[in-house]
Amino acid sequence: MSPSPLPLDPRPNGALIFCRVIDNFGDAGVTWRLARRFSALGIPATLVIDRVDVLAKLVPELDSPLRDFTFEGNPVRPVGETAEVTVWDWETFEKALADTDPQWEAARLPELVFETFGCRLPDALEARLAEVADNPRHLTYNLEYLSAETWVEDSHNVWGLHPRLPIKKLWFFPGFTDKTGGVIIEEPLKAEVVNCEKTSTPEKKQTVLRALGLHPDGLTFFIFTYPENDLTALTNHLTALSKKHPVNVMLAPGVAGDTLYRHLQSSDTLRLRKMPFVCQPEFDAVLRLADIAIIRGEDSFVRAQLNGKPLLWSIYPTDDQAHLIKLDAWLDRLRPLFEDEETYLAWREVPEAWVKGSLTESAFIRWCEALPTWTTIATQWQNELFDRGDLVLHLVARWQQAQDEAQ
Ligand code: TRH
Repeated sequence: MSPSPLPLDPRPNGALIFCRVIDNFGDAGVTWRLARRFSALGIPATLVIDRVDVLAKLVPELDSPLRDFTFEGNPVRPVGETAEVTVWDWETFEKALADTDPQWEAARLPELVFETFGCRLPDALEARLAEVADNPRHLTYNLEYLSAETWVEDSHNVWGLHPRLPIKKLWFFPGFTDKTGGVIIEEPLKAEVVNCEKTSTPEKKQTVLRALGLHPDGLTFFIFTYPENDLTALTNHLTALSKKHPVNVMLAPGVAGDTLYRHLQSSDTLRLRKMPFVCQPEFDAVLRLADIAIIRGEDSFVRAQLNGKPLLWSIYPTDDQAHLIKLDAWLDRLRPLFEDEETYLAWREVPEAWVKGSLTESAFIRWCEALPTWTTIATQWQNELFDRGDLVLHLVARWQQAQDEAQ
């Protein structure tokens, strides 16, 4: 798929995105980012989510005991952003559909509909989609989880049929190659990254680190990980590293962050900072402050890459161990960036061992000391992702292609 910027003409009249939260923040985080991105492109976005309370953690404007009355079906404009997103609680939205709520009736059915992560669309909505099945301006996407695995390329951009109704859904896979949909890249992001490189002098960074109570010249980690990861080993390794180099640790809120804080607070060699839960644009800013990101899930994993950070990916663990295959596939994707096998193996050994719970102190310290090499690789990878283009522009381009095919 073409990575070149696309004129948004013709443009769909709106995007209706459905999300069911399985756990944690990833489902809400990805769909919220998707909705924000559509909105920023001038395509009105509506997010229907079954856990507005989870979304409210990312969008403090929703965090009100009155949110069901004040936000249902109303646009939300997050502080500091120009674009609005309309948020509905899933159940209320379904009721509104069933009762032919005038609010919904008055609205047109948006031309883009997203079933995300196999969440299954409401029956009443599918019935509406069946009515417009012959109209090429309406396109329903089945947007899947991100994976670097090779099979994704064959399953991407493939139509699936509905078991009962005459509707088709287009399977769309985010990914890391030109034969997938790419990842969400906001327009200002690249400018911010480049700008930050230009304007963020070491002195400015030192000032921010000092303001956070951190060592101005410390090797700075940002850690957002799962309680299942080997936090004892991480504590020991960070402590050992801090005896050789000044080390800062910024901890994301949550169970793992609290545990690490308890373990690390007695260390007199490293500086520790518990971070608050910040909004998505600020999350990028926090990542940019770090030298090494230990991140998790899908969205924070992508953000660390887009911000050019060397990372240890605490991939979301699954019982069938499929996460090890996914991790392997991502590590494989970066192989071409390394000049020789030895350096590549030295790099991949540590992220692999981290997830498997077999990371040793010496390997961790060696890896951290090779940081300039990993930062160069991370920057090259960041540029490759930028060059491949934005998932949302690719989604719009696919819709535009459907318009051309229909003529
Ligand atoms: O929270 P996650 O672990 O979420 C998920 C879910 O568990 C999901 O079911 C699973 O399939 C998926 O991982 C792989 O991690 P993730 O994806 O990184 O989501 C976190 C979101 O929270 C992301 O959008 C960034 C955001 N965030 C902030 O905006 N501010 C913050 O301060 C923090 C810590 C996170």
